[in-house]
Amino acid sequence: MNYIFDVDGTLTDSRQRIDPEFEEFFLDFIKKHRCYTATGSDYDKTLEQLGEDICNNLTHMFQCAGNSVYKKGKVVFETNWQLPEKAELWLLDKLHSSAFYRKTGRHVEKRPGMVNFSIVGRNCNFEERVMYKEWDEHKNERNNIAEAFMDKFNLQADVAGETGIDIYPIGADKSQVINWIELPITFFGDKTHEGGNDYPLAKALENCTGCKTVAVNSWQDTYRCLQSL
Ligand code: M1P
Repeated sequence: MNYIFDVDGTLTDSRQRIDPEFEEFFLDFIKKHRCYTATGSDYDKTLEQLGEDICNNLTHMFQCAGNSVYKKGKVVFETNWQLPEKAELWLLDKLHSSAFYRKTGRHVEKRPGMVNFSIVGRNCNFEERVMYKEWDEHKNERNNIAEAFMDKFNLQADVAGETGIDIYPIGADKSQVINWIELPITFFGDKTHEGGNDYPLAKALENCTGCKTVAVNSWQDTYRCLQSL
């Protein structure tokens, strides 16, 4: 069996370092099985969260939804796509019209092959993150923006992590990582529902014999599932 893990909300709290006890367990697990990570985030952030030991023992790390692929700290594949100017201006307009009280900067983060858009901004601190998460749960802001964006542009927008939306060309989402991995695959993710950035991969695995998606709601949930395997 091959295993794919989302990172934020699945192996760690969003943007946080992995829990030390789980780190020890997970390192041992990935040394015994062929394991991969698939995240919307870039390599530097994932390295900060998982540490070198884990990163160097994963078979591949799929960053930026598989648009940037790493093996033992080195890029082995990268796509090059730029967000059209019209789409960026549309996002900035949404940013300015959002009634959320705090905008912290770095709202459109350009990454290899994709863009992460965030109303609160990637510079937010923990308190601002929590406030935005609650606001979004109340207002359904990210879902509404993602849907309106896809109605307007021939691009894909998926709700990702706690504060952002991952944007890429249609199909350049996490589902592309299965081209790199032998079947069967078990995938752990926290955003596997429709509209979430784990959904395209979960959907693609529905058609593979022996493949399975485990929908989790925290790293503690993932830890429990792996212990019971
Ligand atoms: O992997 C999806 C996203 O997860 C986190 O999002 P947030 O900070 O909004 O919780 C970040 O790692 C983000 O970069 C990533 O796209």
